[in-house]
Amino acid sequence: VGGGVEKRGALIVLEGLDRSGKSSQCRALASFLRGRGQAVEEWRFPDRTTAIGQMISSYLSETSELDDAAIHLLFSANRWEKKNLMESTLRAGTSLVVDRYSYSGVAFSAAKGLDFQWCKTPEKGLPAADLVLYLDIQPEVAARRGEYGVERYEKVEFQTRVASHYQAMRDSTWQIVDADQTVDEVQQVLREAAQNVIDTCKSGRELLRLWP
Ligand code: FDM
Ligand code: MG
Repeated sequence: VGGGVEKRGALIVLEGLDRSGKSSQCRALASFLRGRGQAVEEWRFPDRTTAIGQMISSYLSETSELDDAAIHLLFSANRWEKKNLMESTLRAGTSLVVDRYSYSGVAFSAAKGLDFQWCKTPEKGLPAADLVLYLDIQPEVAARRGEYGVERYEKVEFQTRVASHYQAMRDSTWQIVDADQTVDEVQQVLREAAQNVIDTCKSGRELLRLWP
């Protein structure tokens, strides 16, 4: 093994609109994989536990206001502050199941009207996901699910723009999963895809950087 090809854990990212089911699916997926004896950690962005994460959290709950570019860069910095740990964890052979990543960063900020390419720039150099599982749901369907509208951004018109920016980022690492199915049906699709990419990375796969 050489040339950057290494045996490691897989970086698996779940993306989708608010209320697409990401968080519950992440939890179920991580515990399923662990039950199979895989080394897996469950992560999420924003990571609200850090100092930057707390600023983001108060912005999201609308207890503080921030310039659109400033909050964009904070979301990105919140990933950069976890970059070394992310990489060392993957290299130690542990896979990460991550609830949102740079794709959320770009899609949500671009939906506010910030330039799409500008939004991608601060993400450049972060580890690229081996697999992006996109939970595909119509904004109107997501809106009918519980608790919608509690945080900033949870409005159908805004989510429709987010979806279109997500679409513009699709590449070969993405798998589009119909999220308008039962929890178990969605979970089944995620398990199979996740297991495949974990096996691939375990036998050796180069860790790429954004944006490939
Ligand atoms: N969000 C999330 C962003 O705007 N940029 C980002 O980089 C990330 C990771 O934060 F509405 C938005 C997406 C969502 C909100 O996410 C909080 P959770 O998953 O609901 O905590
Ligand atoms: Mg939310």
